[in-house]
Amino acid sequence: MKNIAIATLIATQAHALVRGVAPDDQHLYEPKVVDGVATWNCLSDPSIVLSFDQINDDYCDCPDGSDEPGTNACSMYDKRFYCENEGHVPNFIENFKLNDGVCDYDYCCDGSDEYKSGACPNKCKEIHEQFQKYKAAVLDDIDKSLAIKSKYIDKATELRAAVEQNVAKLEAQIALYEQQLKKAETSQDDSTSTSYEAVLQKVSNSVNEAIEKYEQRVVEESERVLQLEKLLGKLIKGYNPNFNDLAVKEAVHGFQDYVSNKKDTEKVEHNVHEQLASAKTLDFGEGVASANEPATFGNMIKYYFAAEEQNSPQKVNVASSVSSSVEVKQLEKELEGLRKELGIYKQDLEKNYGDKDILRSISSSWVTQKFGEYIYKIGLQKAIYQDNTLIGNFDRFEDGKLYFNHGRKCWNGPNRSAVVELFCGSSQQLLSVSEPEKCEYYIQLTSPIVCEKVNEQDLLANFKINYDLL
Ligand code: MAN
Repeated sequence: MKNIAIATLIATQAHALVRGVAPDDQHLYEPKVVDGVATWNCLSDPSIVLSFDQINDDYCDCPDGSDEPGTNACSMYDKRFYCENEGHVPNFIENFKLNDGVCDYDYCCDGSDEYKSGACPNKCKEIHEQFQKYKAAVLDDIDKSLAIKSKYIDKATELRAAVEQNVAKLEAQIALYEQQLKKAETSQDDSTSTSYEAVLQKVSNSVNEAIEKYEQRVVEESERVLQLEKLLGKLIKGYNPNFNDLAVKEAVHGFQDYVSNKKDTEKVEHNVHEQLASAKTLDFGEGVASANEPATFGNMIKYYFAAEEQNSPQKVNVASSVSSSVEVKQLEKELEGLRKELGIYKQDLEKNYGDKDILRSISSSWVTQKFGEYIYKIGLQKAIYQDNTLIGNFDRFEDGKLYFNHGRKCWNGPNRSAVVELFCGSSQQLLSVSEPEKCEYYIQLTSPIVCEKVNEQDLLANFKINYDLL
């Protein structure tokens, strides 16, 4: 009974005292009292039983090193020592750094990592004050940056909406044009405009040509006849009837006959010209042509179309067929332009502009800053120049980075190119430029567009102690 009481006391004390173990894990180090002796089992292999005082005895007994949470005896097992850091934030330090003579205040502001020598006084109060100042400054900065970012998001939303509006407008316009085109195509089909028009034009051209040639010949023939009539007229008047020349007499009598039977030449010529002129006109007149009407060119066409019309239920309308063909061509041309424009807008909507399309808001932003020996001009969605040398044109945004390529060719090397990485900051500023490979640049920029809310963990991870102030 007495032994059990002592063991319980040991166990309670031991539990409170296990060095290097976080409060949440202390229960893993509760002793088991066996036959009045406080024992403990390795965590990874409970079949290995140690006496409780083998914990933190500077000798590694367990295969997982769990018996040495507060020493560096099992540091080959990648163990972490718990620093309480009262007054600041508890933390862990790798066990191999324990008692190495270095005050690792970044982890253990209370100096507990050097507990053996006690050479590191507790600096948690001072460090915590530094942290509080840092935190206030960062949060203030982030708040400002986030306010700017929110304006950028609004702008990006507006810009996207404008593109979407253009898409909707163009789609509506295209639908309308497509309807009109369908209508025009139907009316073109109805009137079989292309074939009638072509036939008409072809026939008209060749017939006109033939008529003109014929007219020309008629004129020439008339002139020749006139000349002959004049000659024979002279012969009739001037021949000597006393010469008994039979051939002359026969010619004179024949011509006298010809003259007395001759029709009114002018009238005939007039009629011929009239006929030819009317043949050339495309006067279709009213009503259906019949094969019995005079064989004018107009009647021929009229007859042709009348026959066509009988074969097809639609009305043949040469004038409308010509105009619908022009309209179809015009509509097709306009549709092509509209579709091209729509394609550009649609492609733009599919482009990666980052979360909430935020890169749209800085598409016209340029950062001009000297870095090293050059002045860099960086157009986040356009191009990058190193002085006047083109480093690259904007290509894409991928995995949070901006890619620029097809820059000016490097002597004995590739075309220049760059990758730009953005870091949170209240404005767009050049942080650094490096050239990991010849003419391949890596550029760091700050911008509010990548800022996010930060939590305590982020703040602690990024906080750097100012050792000069300790
Ligand atoms: C210029 C700059 C450099 C680059 C060399 C390559 O000096 O563009 O960044 O490395 O050309 O010849």
